[in-house]
Amino acid sequence: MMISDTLERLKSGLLDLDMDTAVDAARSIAETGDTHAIKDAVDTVTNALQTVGKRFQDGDWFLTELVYASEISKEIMNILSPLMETRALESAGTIVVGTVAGDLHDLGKNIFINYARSAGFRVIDLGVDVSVQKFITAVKEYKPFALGMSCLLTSTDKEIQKVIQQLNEQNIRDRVKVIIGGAALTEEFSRSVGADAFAPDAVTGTDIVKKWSAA
Ligand code: B1M
Repeated sequence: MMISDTLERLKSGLLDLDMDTAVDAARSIAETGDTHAIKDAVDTVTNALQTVGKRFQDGDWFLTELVYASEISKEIMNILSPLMETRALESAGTIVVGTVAGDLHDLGKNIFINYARSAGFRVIDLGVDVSVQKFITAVKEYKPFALGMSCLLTSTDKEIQKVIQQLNEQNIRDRVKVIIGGAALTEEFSRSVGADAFAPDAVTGTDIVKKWSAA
């Protein structure tokens, strides 16, 4: 069977809320060991979740479906993630990453972390619903060259500004570059809160931190 057919099964499995089909397709892709196919599969999940979000927003789907679609996505990512992580011999530097307070979305954050790790970065994952204080403590403790924040809800985007404000107040803003990403954010928002970069997707985000670490 062609990879494109398997990707199609992955997508329809997710959008038809058919766990078995989705998991089976993800395993078939994983078995190929082909990094391009694995990246295409991750992109397929990302795009399908946009459709899920639209169905939810339009009232065609309810919270139960939203939750189940994300369960399926987690299963798929559990299968694909180990293949995205190739251990680099030397660490390219440390990054601290988390999803902001009040926000429990972590699929996108985890994809960014996978790509960053496979690029050789040591990533400290603070998880979801991370308070301002926890971000600040982690910056002091791990001394990362970059701090990454993910935010999917417009109701929680103010948290990013709070973290940057605290970095300023504690005189440690110049120690870290701040990169932000997630469906609720834009380039314009990023500039307005004084972040160093906005990443529209995980691959771009990884390219940005690679540039920073090489500078
Ligand atoms: Co929620 N949700 N959700 N949800 N959910 C959204 C975000 C929403 C846009 C759906 C919609 O209505 N259209 C909407 C937010 C509206 C808004 O704020 N404007 C929404 C809502 C309303 C909610 C609840 C409030 C629903 C409710 O309870 N009534 C609730 C909030 C819970 C909370 O956080 N407190 C909620 C809950 C959930 C689930 C738990 C069911 C589940 C999350 C499961 C999980 O993450 N473990 C979920 C899901 C799955 C979604 C959608 C459908 C998909 C999100 C996703 O994972 N996308 C989403 C719709 C959408 O985004 N259009 C939606 C795939 C992921 C790979 O993309 O995270 O954008 P994304 O990441 C991308 C890039 O943005 C980037 O890289 C990734 C890959 O390229 N990126 C970074 C992300 N972070 C980065 C960080 C970086 C760099 C790049 O550097 C640090």
